[in-house]
Amino acid sequence: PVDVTTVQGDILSGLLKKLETTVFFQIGDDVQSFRKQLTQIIPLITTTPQAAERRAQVAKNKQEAAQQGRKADLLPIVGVTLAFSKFGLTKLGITDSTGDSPFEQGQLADAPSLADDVSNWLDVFKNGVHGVFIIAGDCQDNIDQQLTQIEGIFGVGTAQATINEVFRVTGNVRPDDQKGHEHFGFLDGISNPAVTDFDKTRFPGQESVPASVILFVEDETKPSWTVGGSFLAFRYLSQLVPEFNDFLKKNPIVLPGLSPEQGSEFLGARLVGRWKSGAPVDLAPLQDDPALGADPQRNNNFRYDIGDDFTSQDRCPFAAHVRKTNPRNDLEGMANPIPTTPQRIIRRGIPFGPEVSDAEAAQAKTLTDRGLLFRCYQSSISNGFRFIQTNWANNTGFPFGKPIPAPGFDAIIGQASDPTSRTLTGVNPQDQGTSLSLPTQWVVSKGGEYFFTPSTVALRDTFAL
Ligand code: N7H
Repeated sequence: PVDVTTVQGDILSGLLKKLETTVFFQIGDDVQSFRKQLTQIIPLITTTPQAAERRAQVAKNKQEAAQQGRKADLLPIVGVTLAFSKFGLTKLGITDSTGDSPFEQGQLADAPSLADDVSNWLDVFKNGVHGVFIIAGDCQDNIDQQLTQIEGIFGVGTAQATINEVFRVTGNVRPDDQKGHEHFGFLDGISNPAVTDFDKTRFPGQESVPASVILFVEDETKPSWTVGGSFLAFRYLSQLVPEFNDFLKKNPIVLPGLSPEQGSEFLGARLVGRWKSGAPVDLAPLQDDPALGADPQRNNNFRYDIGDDFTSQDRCPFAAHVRKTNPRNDLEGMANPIPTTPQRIIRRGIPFGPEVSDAEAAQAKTLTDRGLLFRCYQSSISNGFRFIQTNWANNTGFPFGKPIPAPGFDAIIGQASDPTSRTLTGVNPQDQGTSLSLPTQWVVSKGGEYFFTPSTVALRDTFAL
């Protein structure tokens, strides 16, 4: 078993955050000094027990305040994650292979397979990022303080600086009742797998995966410094929110008894597979059920089976985002069942950018960049993020074994070489054969990178000097 006290806290526990600043850097020529300074960075990195402890403290603090009928004091929070790309490992002289080809090549080389249009990519991701610091916190001041300390250790701002910051982006939890919702308005962060031996309790319907799906474990075919580490797939995903809303408005699902507004809301729910409240359409097929959406005892407890029948999309379209990206029991209902455990990932993203302005809503046009700083952890990019994006979301034939040949694209993240060519079926439950054409992609990849998130032991023994 892996010693979780050495595993970075973002992977298994998740770092509490209202804001999060992600800093991409390149390592300068003085690699020796960088490696020495890394020794001073290691104590600043948040480990799994520290992240879990902070979570417990904040929960207790909230509970006590609620019992006493007062507002909870704000506890200062700051957490640090550090990860390196293959370019970074090479720069450090760590050249043995992880065996994962997409990681070894970097995300830019993978862009054609993901069906990304590289002309949309930010330059920073085309120039070989070496590493990334992710600082999560309760306020920008605490985050900045932590960053200043880190930069001080690397001599940033002096002639001796050993790193060069190449890009910085801050994500933030959305305000008020949109807290926890991504920019299209849907509650996010509901479904992540539980990790055996680490997550002692599971919510109903939450699947569990062996630690080896998320973490590198002892394996004589892999370098020893990988143990307790995890791959981090980072994606800068812009979301065209006014354009998405305009499409919903102009294409309501037409059903007896539904107003146009309800038809538009229904269309959004059928594309995602959940209502904005988080209620899964598999459990609440006809209208939103906010109490269900908010209830962790119920909001993840579904399998896409009706009786034992996995061939229906009456309740949830086969191509709905959540069904495409985690088909649950869908493939187990086939004559030759296909396990999907290797494809499970742990998602830890955060929205970025401002709320939609009145002008943007009025013109149905994005004027300021916003979206999701997507990141997920897995022990294999090939089986995790990359598989989900290329073999599932972009693959019109997925999920397999259904009574129709082509469920179509994942309307949220599915990508085609021609972004105006995407279609899907099953959107209108009473007219499932009709194919819906999507005029554009509302999630635009501006690039990203694949990173490796080492354990603190590997950082100490292999990365630092
Ligand atoms: Fe997705 N969205 O708002 O529509 N996602 N996602 N995602 N996603 C999920 O179940 C969204 C993206 C997964 O277990 C929910 O926690 C948006 C990528 C997986 O049932 C919502 C973007 C990839 C799940 C969204 C985006 C995935 C999931 C429901 C981009 C991987 C869990 C909340 C801007 C390649 C499925 C929840 C399950 C859920 C949205 C990106 C994967 C609302 C807007 C790139 C595995």
